[in-house]
Amino acid sequence: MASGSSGGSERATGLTFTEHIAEQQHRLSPAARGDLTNLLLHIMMAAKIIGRETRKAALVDILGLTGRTNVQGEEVQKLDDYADEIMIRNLRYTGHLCVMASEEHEDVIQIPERYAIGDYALTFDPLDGSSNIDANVSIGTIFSVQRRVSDGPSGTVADVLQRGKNQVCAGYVIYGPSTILVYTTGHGVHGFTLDPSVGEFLLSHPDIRTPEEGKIYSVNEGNASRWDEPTRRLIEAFKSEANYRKKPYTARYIGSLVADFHRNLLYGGIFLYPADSKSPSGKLRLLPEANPLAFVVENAGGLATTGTQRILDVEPRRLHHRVPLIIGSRKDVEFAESFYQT
Ligand code: AFP
Repeated sequence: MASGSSGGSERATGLTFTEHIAEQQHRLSPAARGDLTNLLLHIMMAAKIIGRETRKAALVDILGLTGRTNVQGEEVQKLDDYADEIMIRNLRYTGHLCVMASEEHEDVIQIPERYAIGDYALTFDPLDGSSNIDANVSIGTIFSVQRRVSDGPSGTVADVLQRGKNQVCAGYVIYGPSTILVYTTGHGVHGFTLDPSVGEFLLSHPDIRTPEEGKIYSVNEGNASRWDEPTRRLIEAFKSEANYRKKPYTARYIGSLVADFHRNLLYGGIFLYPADSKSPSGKLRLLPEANPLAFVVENAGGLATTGTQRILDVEPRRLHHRVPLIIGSRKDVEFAESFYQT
């Protein structure tokens, strides 16, 4: 790790994810029943299974397309289906959720009647960056937890259609050279690396603080001809000396949001998926992608904006609401925002 503040001697403390969240609960909410803690343990379990399958995918020939499209009109990969199913199966019976929403489903996913209903709603992208699967590029699962707001015997779409600032927990798991889980409950951002020899996530990145400014800009420049004028001028500024650092930035773009985000979180930098003439509202989804990463980055000292509005303040209008996303180091995001103010 280069410049993020969580590194060096603080790394590899040996504390397991399970111990860490139990300790956090004891320290921050001693009277809590442990529902959120338990929910996180189930998410961790699902992530372990998805991680295992992504690793052996090529071997068991489950790579490749299913040949159909999801509600976003995108091709669905077999592993997307698998990850989606694992998340649902491992979380619906926990008794902690009232409803779920997945990027892969048009409507919310109800908890079957035979299981207890809980106080939380979960939104997730089961396998983000999945178009990269066949090239063995890092992919990930993103999750966001909201407190239930509906009454009645089961949860409703209102439980997930909440502003990002109401999130009680958010995070992601990257399936890369190692499997890394990063989460926040609003009290620091903590990263854990899966030790396959014991099957445990060990605290490797305690209290991550993202650098105030970075050297990296991450954007799909193949879309440049569709960008509006502020975006064009902004990216030119990052590529030249016409930015507040007076030095050109380095370009890094994987096309797998979790991987691009995680790298910039640790090294410092800015990721942008702006609106363009093909996607006038942006491409990325507010609920399963922008909100959880915005919650993580803000808790690590960074910022996330649409260009004109803080991501966590955006009122979701529908489950698959899309937003322009500009996210990363505080000074870089503030610099970007200045281009959209006029
Ligand atoms: P896939 O899950 O279809 O690969 O989409 C990935 C994604 O939602 C996000 O992870 C990337 O940042 C973004 O799309 C990449 O989009 P472009 O390919 O248009 O750059």
